[in-house]
Order: sequence, then C-alpha cells, then structure tokens
Amino acid sequence: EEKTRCSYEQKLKNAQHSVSKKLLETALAKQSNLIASADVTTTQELLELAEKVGPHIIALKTHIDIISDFEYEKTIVPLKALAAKHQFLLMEDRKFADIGNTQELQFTSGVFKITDWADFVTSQVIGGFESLDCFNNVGVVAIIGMSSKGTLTTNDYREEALKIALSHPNVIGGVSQNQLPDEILLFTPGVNLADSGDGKGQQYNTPEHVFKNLHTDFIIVGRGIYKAANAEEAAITYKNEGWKAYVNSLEK
Ligand code: BMP
Repeated sequence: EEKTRCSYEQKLKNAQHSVSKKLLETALAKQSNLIASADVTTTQELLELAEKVGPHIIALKTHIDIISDFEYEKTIVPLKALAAKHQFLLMEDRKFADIGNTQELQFTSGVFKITDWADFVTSQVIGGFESLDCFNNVGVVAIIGMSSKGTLTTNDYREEALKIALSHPNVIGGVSQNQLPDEILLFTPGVNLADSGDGKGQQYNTPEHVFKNLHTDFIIVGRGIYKAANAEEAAITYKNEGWKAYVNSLEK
C-alpha cells in the first residue's frame, strides 16, 4: 500500500531551519501553498503584482536581475514593506552556479545585494557542498531537477544533487519534478491550469498532478498569474486549487 504524504504539520514539527518553519507556518495560516513567480521587468509591475497577490501567497519569487529600472531604494524597500504587510517571504531565484567565493560575491555585492533582503534563494549544487556555505543567513532551495524539455538533470544527477541538498545545513528544499524525501521541502515550478507548454521548452503540469504524484509542498506559478487579465483572481484560483490538491493528497 502506498504511503500517504507528510502533512505540513508533520513537516513543521521536524523542521530545523527558521525559513522552513516560517514557510510552513505561513502555509498553514493562509491555507496556501502558492508561490507566485514575478517574472515582470519593471519595478512598478513588480510592486503592483506583489500588492495584488500578496494576501494569497506564501512567497513571491523574483528574478531581480530582469528588473530594468532596479534601484535598491525604489524596488527593494517597498517590496520588503509589502512582504511584511501581506506576510509573504521573498525568494530570489538566482540559481547560483559557481565556486563558493564567486557565489558569495554575487550574493552580497553588486547592485542587488541579495543577502540584505531575500529570505531564501535558489542555487544549483553543481559547485559542490562547500559552494553552499556562503548562504548561511538565508535558506537555500537546491535545483535538483528542472522542468524544461531536454534538461540534463538525469536520474544520476538528481541522486547526487540530492545527497548534497540533504547533507547541507543551509538547504531547506529542492526544486524538482520528482518526489523528494520527507526531510526536505519540495518546490515545483512548471504549473499551469491552461497550458501544457510555452513553445520555449517549458513543460506544465496541473496542481492536482504535482500534489498527488510528486507530493510537492509548494507550487510555483508565473505566467498563469502575472499574465492573467486579473492577477489577483488568478492567484486565488491557484491558491484554492493548490490547497484542495494538497488536502486530497493527504487521503489515500
Ligand atoms: P512560468 O509559470 O511562467 O512558466 O514560470 C516558471 C518560473 O519558475 C520561472 O521563473 C522559471 O525561471 C522557474 N523555474 C522553472 O520554470 N523550472 C525549473 O525547473 C526551475 C525554475 O526555477
């Protein structure tokens, strides 16, 4: 008999990292497992989206380097205020992929100063265990498997990547299209209710699929929300679909 998935309450009881705890507490408080991906290119669009979807999400995922008019004071200060107002975390999807020293510079320096505002970041683990040591003031979500067609994250790669993720104290979770062990939080992008792909390699699944088959913890939705005619309505739909799919996946 197939075992049922681990609940957020069980995961919270076992959580070691402050960011894992915060995410799980927020999920339970908001009855949401939704992370909105804010892949917009201006500060105004970013802040407007955060204001609209903020009450319905547990985290806002950014690609801060695509904001064409980025200014720390103009972009990050109000974004942090919205995160506090609506109680969501900031996830910078930087996908670090270098040696530890370079990642440390990319994390702390330049114009973005990610270390000053992100609650957690994504990182490849291609640079090995020690490359993740620099992220000791945030949580790290390790890229285990990608959603795009033809990705090189094969079974063997994912197995080795997972060993690093499970053993590193900075790692709170993994991005993957496959089930992960209960000790780690699973973040799944490539979720869309209307489309099966984007013509650029992205492959989509439904919330139902990823909760039932992957036992994911959190869904990441980009275009399904920010491209919708009404982003707030779309966020509510994904929030409700995601929560329903989570509750259903608890029952066997
Ligand atoms: P969309 O829902 O619009 O396809 O956006 C998905 C988001 O998740 C993008 O920001 C992308 O960078 C990210 N992502 C992904 O799609 N697949 C992965 O395997 C890892 C990602 O971070």
